[in-house]
Amino acid sequence: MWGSNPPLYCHPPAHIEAIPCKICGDKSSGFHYGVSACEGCKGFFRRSQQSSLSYACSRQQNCPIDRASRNRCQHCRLQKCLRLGMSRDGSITPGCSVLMGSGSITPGCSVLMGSGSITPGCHILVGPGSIHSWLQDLAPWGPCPCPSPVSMSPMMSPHPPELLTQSVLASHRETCQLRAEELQLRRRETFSREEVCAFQKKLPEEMWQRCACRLTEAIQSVVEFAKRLRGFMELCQNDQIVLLKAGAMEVVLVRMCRAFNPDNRTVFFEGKYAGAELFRSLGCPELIGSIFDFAQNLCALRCSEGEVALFSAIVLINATRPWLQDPGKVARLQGRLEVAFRLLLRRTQREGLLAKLPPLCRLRALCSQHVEQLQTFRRLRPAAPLSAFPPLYRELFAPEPESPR
Ligand code: E3V
Repeated sequence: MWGSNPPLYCHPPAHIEAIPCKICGDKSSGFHYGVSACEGCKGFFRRSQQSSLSYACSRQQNCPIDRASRNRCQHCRLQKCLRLGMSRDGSITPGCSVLMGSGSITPGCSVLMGSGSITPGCHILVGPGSIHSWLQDLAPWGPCPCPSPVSMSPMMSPHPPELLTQSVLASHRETCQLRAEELQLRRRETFSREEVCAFQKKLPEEMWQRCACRLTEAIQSVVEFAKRLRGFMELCQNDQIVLLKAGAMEVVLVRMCRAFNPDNRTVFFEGKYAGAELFRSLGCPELIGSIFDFAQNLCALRCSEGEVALFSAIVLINATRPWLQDPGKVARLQGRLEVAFRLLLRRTQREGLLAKLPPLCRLRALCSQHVEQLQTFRRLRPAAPLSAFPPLYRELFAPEPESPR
């Protein structure tokens, strides 16, 4: 997705290796063209989009595509790439609304840019790496290609809540970076004193950049989660973007509790478990402390994966977000998710959870604290270029000020 060259601002997203290439099962090197893919399939898809060649299959157009066989049939390999949601960069459909830097929306205005930069005056990023392009990646082939039990619009279909729960859980599992069991198993792997010192000695610029990259990856997987949620892709594009801009970071914070060990107050970060002191050079101990406290409190509720999945969906599908075009449609989807959540809790005799979950204002406060700390960092370190941060991170947390022109 980042295009053909690896971005300079991100260290290799090693954790993505835990997710195999969706096309052939080889080791993934990240999200490319909207899908977790290996270098081979990324390069193949790029070439297939550049050349004017058309591929033909000499068999029945159902060749198996795995690591060993992927080079045997280009036709079937390309079909599989497309079926699983790969789409070329810049396939942006005009006519969408644009979010302004202030959070306001100008309907009807459409901006097409492929540079990955913020368009002057209009602060929605539509180039590679933006929320917009992450969403657009599936657009030419319609809603998410993952198997759906019915062909009707999920919003309209009379699905029992159990099916909704199932599909939300599946979406969560498919997109949650590391599996809960793996995170649990690795709890004993903590950073050594020396490793912690090495992190603390890093320049704030480097540490901010690393954390921004990790957060961006986590947000990208929340975008994937959203795209797989029943009903989300049926919302208009403006509302998809509004919900993601407002809620993606909140969902990241909710998901983070899966990677938190309350016994020793450590969180999984770059391969091992780390205490809050590891993040010292960021220069925002209060923010890190609040994130750890939040995770500690959420962990104490001992949520199942199903509960985390449904709570994440409810955080995201929130009809009260400002600037929604069709809040009614969002409210109907939200209502169905809430019914499914309540039913799950009743079935598992966990009704008490509802009152204990963190209120949405708590999540909102954490997100504002993060944006404020980023502003403080930029004020204190004016030499640190914003361009060192991934475009998606900048789009969400560092909107360009209104241009003076
Ligand atoms: C939660 C966290 C993580 C974790 C991806 C290396 C390897 C992560 C980031 C913790 C930030 C912060 C994290 C944290 C994962 C989760 C990794 C950013 C998996 C800012 C593994 C790198 C990657 C790779 C703050 C708030 C300081 C689903 N999954 N990940 N942690 O670190 O991003 O060796 O595999 O839950 F506190």
